[in-house]
Amino acid sequence: MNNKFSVNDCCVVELPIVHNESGNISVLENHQNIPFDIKRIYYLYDVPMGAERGGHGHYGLQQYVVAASGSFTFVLDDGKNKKEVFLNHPNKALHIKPGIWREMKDFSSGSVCLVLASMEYTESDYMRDYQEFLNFRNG
Ligand code: T46
Repeated sequence: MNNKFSVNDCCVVELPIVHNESGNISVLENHQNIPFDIKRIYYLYDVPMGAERGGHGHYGLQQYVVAASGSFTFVLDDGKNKKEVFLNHPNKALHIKPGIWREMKDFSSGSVCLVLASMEYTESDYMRDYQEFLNFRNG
């Protein structure tokens, strides 16, 4: 038994929509509706048809992931259980906790994957080898 997060701790959060006749706005704001300080924002786009990304875990990073446009699927893995999450609307954010392996697939044409991250880019925070990930999970 350890106190690491499981795939069941990674939930889809519904963001409020501010709507008027000109369209919608959804907001993620530090200290309001996101449970960590946003240190970095990045987005994946122009992902070729059939491409898969991810294939790594992070020791400390947590993220909110939003399908800003289009759709894609995250496969989350805690070393024991896997969970697939399909994101297809900008008012839904997937909260990925630390220590979770992820793969991304089925990007629709023109999709944009927006990521709000709790840490600056740090290569040493990555586990890019699955056995290293399992050692971390079981350690
Ligand atoms: C995740 C998904 C959604 C940087 O130089 N700075 C950055 O902030 C990032 C995120 C990446 N890079 C470089 C490092 C690699 O040479 O871009 C290259 C690809 O990065 P990465 O392997 O992280 O890319 P993805 O798309 O597989 O994964 C990224 C996140 O890292 C990951 O945690 O959940 O986006």
